[in-house]
Amino acid sequence: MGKNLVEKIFSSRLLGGKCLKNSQVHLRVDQALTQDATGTFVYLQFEAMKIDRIRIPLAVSYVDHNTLQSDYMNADDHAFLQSAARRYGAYFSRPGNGICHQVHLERFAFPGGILVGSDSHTPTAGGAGMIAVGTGGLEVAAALAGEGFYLSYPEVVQVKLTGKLKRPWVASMDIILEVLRRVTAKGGKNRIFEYAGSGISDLSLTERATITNMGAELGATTSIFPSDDITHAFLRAQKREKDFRPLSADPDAAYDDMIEISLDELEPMVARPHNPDNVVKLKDIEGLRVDQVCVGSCTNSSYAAMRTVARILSGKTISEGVGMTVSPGSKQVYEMLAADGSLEKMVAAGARILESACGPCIGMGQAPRSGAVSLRSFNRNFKGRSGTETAAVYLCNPFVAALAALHGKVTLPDDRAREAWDFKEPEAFAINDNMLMPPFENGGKTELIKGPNIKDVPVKDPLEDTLDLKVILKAGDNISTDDIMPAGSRVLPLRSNIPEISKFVFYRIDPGFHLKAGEAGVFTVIGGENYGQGSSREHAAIAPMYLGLRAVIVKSIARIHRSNLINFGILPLEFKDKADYDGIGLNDRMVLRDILSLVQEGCCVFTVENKTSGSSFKATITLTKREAELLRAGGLLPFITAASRK
Ligand code: MIC
Ligand code: SF4
Repeated sequence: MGKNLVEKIFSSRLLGGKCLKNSQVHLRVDQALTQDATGTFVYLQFEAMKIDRIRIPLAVSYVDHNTLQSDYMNADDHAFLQSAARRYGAYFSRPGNGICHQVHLERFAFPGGILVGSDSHTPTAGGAGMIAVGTGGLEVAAALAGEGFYLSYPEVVQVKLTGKLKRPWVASMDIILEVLRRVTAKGGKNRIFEYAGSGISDLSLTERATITNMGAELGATTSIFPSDDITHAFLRAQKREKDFRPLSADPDAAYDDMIEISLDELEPMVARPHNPDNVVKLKDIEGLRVDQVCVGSCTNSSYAAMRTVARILSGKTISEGVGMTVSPGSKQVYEMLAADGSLEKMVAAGARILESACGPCIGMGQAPRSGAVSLRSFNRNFKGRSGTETAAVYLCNPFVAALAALHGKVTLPDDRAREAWDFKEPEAFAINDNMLMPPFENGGKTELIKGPNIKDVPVKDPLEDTLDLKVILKAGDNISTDDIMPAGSRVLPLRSNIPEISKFVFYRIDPGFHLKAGEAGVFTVIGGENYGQGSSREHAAIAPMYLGLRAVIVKSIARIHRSNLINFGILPLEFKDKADYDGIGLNDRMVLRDILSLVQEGCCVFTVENKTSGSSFKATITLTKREAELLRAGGLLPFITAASRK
């Protein structure tokens, strides 16, 4: 039996375990990326591990999220990260150089390698044939320390693309929106989506990266494309031909599941508020009045995409009711848009050009007005993420977004603007790595610069044997990490300060949450399906842990959040019978006993006593041997530091 692409790459990097569904594999890591909002903790945790130098071939520390410097806090984080990169031997991508995923794709991603990143959209590099997985910061710190990366061997789903996109108005964004429509935001859990079929040869590398980027919204482990002539051409154009190697699945490879999408029939799609899988056809919202249009972000900001947006805007004026922002994905894209006159076209049309950073995607400025409709070529539209609780955010491809900006409403494209379209990647990109500082050979004595807002990472005590936990929140389905630990310009600067940021835990759902936590001492949260979907931010585990969260009891849980909870010593329990969710009330007391003997490798079944109602129910957790050890130790950091003392 032949091998699929995933199996080929995993087996080339296997340090332990077997490529068998659900078995734990231990992988050798080639590269790691961090961004500033998660990176400060990665490097503080790395410091706590007392290791002198990064022990993998390549690490890049990007600054792209917290670039709004309304006081000293974000700038202090940047200075810390720069000093840590120098001391430990990472590349440092300076603010202004671009969004981590776009820059990594351009300058570092290579087919066949393993990349881990402290950002859920790390799978963007899967467009270049890499296994690229988003994970919590602590696991990235462990990978930097040479510990490798552990994960459960996923199911592999083949996504077969047939036919050709009917250009010009249908884009690769519509392919991933269609996958989201079919699979849903929880349908990708513990699965890797491997793209194949004749339709892939029609997609440029950056179009592929749009698909693997937004595969994160499926809750998938990652997504990947084969490495072929298109990969070769892209790497050549980036002057990185030496990084190329062809890589594809064997013709007789087996898959756990298969999806087929005919590109011929695909039309522009849109995700409606407030979840990326709430997908309908664009024509279903035709005529919807639009107040804001944002293009760019790590999902859709390649040079080819931005140049096409500029051509659509060329010679026209953005509708008077609309504010349009453009955030090019990288300095390379920016420089090329400036050189070819695209920037001029966008400025002339009235677009507001932002720096090359996450910006509006994570509520770092450009929040829309109350009740606004905001059309974005981004990947997430959770309620309130834009910074405006009452805004309705829709996700679509950048070209129909630009068209809506001109008309002031969602407008179905026709073929008249055909001459605007040119999806071809350039034969040579503008290579200027002057904002990418290579690792220092002898940085070991560099002092870490820690501003007053940078506090230590809290560490939990070892696991308790009995827990008596008050229910201080009962939440519904699809709670995102943006709900648990909001981002935005007010909260993001507190990422290096857990005591302060913890005041914002569940803030948007219950502003008094942290006070209730203080009164309860230790507590639990009850949740529905797909709890913790979205980002990789471990702050959604650390800050609740700091407040006293000891277990969550939910119907189902998203992959990255589950491992972040375990990494910080919190029990992620799932209802054995989902109907038991209904029997729990706010303020009920949940008692768990014999925890230490129950937390073992395999399926652990807890009897949860509801002290308030006098009833009990079963909750389960399936653990690998390592996860059980981490939980008992109080989390990954105490586990690693104890192991290094032995
Ligand atoms: C996001 O898109 O939600 C973020 C902000 O990039 C997060 C990381 C973070 O919260 O710092 C992610 O995707 O992991
Ligand atoms: Fe930045 Fe948005 Fe991409 Fe997250 S999804 S990395 S916030 S651009």
